[in-house]
Amino acid sequence: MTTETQATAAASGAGATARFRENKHVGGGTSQARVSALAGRLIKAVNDIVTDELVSYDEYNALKAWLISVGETGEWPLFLDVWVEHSVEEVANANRHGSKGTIEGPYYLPGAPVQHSPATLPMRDEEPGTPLLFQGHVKSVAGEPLAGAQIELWHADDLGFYSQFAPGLPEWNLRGTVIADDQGNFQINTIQPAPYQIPTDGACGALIAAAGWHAWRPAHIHLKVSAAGHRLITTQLYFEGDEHVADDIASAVKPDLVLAPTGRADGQGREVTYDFILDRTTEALDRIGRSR
Ligand code: MBD
Ligand code: FE
Repeated sequence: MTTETQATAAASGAGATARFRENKHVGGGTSQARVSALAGRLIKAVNDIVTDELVSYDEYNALKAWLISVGETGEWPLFLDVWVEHSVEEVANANRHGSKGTIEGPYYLPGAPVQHSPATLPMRDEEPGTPLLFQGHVKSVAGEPLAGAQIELWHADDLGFYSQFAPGLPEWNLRGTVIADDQGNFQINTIQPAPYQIPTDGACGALIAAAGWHAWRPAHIHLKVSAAGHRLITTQLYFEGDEHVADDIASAVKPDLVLAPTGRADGQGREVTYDFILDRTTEALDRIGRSR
């Protein structure tokens, strides 16, 4: 029988690569001048490192072999989302007034089963891990409740594995789409995820080992929160006391995103409240004359 503990870098990498191709519609939109400017700067940055660091042919060939293996193990999505996406997110969300966003990472899947709040994420009968009641309120930057806001969540299980990217897990395990009530309130029952370790048997793991880095992301819940007329936010929430909150390999932790759950009165696991504040879409801002 396959179990999630037999997950391999090549299998999750192939899955992440296939999902990226299915879900992200890339292309168009980038002018020749922009391609030339960005590709030119990237190439120059690499050449500058070679001349500054006196890079040898042995080192150049090690890089070439490693880049080839990133593709072979399907780890381009992992590599880019761990080491590059955080600065792209910072640029994209610099002008927000509402809640903080952070990176999406490689394991989002659209179309998780829809439920109305109060909801329990799809999970196995004896899903391991501490039960967590995650609740809160979705509102606009002006403080109005956003009735019927949509909260998509996905997270790893108690062993750090994501459904559809590790074998042996039910299709939508710990993935859901929850609709808030008419006051913008939501209540979601799930389990607390475990920290995530970059697979050690792929190209990214080889780089981490060769450099003597650690391979961990703190435990996290991924979210996409949206409401009509408002800008969707992609974010993650973390847990106070997790040692990797301070040194996430993906550089995606922000102080506002760290939760401090408390024990539930009934002894049934933990609970935490977090409110989301959504910016208006630029179309909505244009309609009201940018008074926000
Ligand atoms: C993850 O779960 C993740 O969120 C990121 C950003 C990279 C690798 C695995
Ligand atoms: Fe993740």
